[in-house]
Amino acid sequence: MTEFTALDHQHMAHALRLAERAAYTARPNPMVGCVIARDEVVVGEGWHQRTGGPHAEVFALRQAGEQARGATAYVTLEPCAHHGRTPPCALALIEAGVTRVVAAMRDPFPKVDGGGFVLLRDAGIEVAEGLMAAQARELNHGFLSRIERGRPWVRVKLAASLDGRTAMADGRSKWITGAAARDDVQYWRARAGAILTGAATVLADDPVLTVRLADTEVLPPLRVVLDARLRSLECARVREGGAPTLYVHDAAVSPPDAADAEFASVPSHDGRLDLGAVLALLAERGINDVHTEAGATLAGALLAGGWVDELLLYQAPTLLGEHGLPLLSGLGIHAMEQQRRLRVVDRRQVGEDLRLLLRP
Ligand code: AOF
Ligand code: ZN
Repeated sequence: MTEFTALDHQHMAHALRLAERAAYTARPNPMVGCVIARDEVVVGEGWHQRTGGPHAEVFALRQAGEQARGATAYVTLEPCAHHGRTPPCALALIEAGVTRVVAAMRDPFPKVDGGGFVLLRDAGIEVAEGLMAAQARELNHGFLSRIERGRPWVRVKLAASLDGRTAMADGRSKWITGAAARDDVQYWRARAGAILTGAATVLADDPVLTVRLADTEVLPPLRVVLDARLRSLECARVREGGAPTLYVHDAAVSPPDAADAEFASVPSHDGRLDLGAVLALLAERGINDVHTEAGATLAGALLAGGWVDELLLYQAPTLLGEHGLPLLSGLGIHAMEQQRRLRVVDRRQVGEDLRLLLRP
């Protein structure tokens, strides 16, 4: 086990913060940050801004120039070893004369997967891995999920009253949570490669599901509507607003000729689309993170199927009463022993509402 100093931690924490700057633009690539330092002095910093563009190391090396010679490079992900859209970063570090590389984690991407470390070590560079690995994994949980599990990281956003109701019996739900909570959701949407919803929600709310953030560059997330029989097409707002839309439907239904949306089919069972197949399809399309905003049925089915990685719950200090609709349905819980206990990983106040982030 490598020993890391306080200074190592400081530079890696800095690199992680740099990586985070591309939270809305890097996908489908991971967020990566790089700091080049000579002891406490930072001589270069960089982050991977967008897929197809230079990697984090390239920006940092450009800034460091000759000062990179004999310096240490801190990277949040193993430097790449492959000729992809850009030449390998491991070679760029070697050429620049860096003498030590500290990486937070190995890159599981099959074309790299340890190969970057091998190139560096073969060139006589000291390589240390695993510094702040938990933070680095958390930063790219979506990318890692797609590469390692073949499916995106799935978050389900829910908004409920104090008594756990999401809407009135007639389906009306505007507004339960406050403006601050609704603004907060925009940032979660912006981080995701796809925003997932169901036909029932489209029919009930006619939502747009775009990201509206002023003065912030965001790669528009793909809107994904699960609609087995394509019964929600009359609601057009989900196809407007400048973001792409994908309808996932049953193979038995033939999609219309539409220029403003894409269509894909997956197998279904008893009229319910196979959620595992939906997620595999999204991973194939390079989706790292799925942000779900749907009704009780789809949210419940995702949870019951074990597909949910994270619940984002906004709870408003209001009572909707016993005629309101429940948060989730179809969980099939009948006995105390079957309760689904979750871990609270973050809790905070957003305006008047309570925001909880929970993981199974
Ligand atoms: C690095 N530094 O800053 C990033 C890396 O799309 P390409 O061809 O540029 O390559 C993307 C792959 O490279 C990506 O899947 C991931 O494995 C790695 N990303 N590597 O050394 C970086 N962004
Ligand atoms: Zn690279």
